[in-house]
Amino acid sequence: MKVGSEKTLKISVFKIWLFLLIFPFSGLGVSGILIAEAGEMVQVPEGSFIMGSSEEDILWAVKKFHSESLDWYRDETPAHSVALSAFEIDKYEVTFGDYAVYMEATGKPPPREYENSRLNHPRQPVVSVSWQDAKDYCHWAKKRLPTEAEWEKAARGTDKRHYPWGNEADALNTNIRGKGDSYRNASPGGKFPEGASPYGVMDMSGNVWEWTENWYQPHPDNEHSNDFYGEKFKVIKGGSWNSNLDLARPAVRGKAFPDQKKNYIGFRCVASK
Ligand SMILES: [Ca+2]
Ligand SMILES: [Ca+2]
Repeated sequence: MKVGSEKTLKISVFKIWLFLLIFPFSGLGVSGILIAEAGEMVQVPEGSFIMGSSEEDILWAVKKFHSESLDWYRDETPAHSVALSAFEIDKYEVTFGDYAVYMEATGKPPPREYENSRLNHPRQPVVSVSWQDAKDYCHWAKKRLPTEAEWEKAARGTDKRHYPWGNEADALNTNIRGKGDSYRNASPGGKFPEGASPYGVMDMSGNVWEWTENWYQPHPDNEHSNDFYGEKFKVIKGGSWNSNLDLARPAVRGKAFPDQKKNYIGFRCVASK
């Protein structure tokens, strides 16, 4: 990291502490305290990982989830090695509490769900934000949106596992559709400790889908033709409270128009030196 950005980081940390000191007296103390926790980041070391799914992986998924067609999974293929530099990633999805601080600082308008949610649930993930909203927030926080590859490595590590916690399709490790996991909608971050990724990143499967930097383009050497490839959709990852366990696999490539604002799409940020 350059000296200049180190200085900026120190100033940001100072601002957060100042915020913590002041806000308990201003009626927004709870979200002030929670931002520091929600802003926690996790290190992902430099190195290669296997991104995407092999034929064997997608056959496993078809069988496991009784899917009708292998074609549903072809955009995940082939499994391929991707080398990445070290980076840090937010441990939790960005929350309404975090976003409230950002709106206060920048005058940005609230997302549609904000008025209903912020006071009761500052730890709920922020949703109904466009790709650009997410990108702007990360920029403001001196971070950036993860690439699809960074997101996927942070979620499944380097051993090709199907889920952040391992290979077992355990529906109780994540907030997906239905309330067997105790949540009908999005849950506050970190409610599923068993679902942590190998690096300790939370809610990478389920809760809310997460925006990535990338357009929905084919993986290298992907032989599946798909009219949706191109610069039309951005890749979203991880599935949500509205998805089944199949879609909560980190190799799955969700897609959304960049200006789509949905109550099941949120984001988290990354930073690198
Ligand atoms: Ca649920
Ligand atoms: Ca998520």
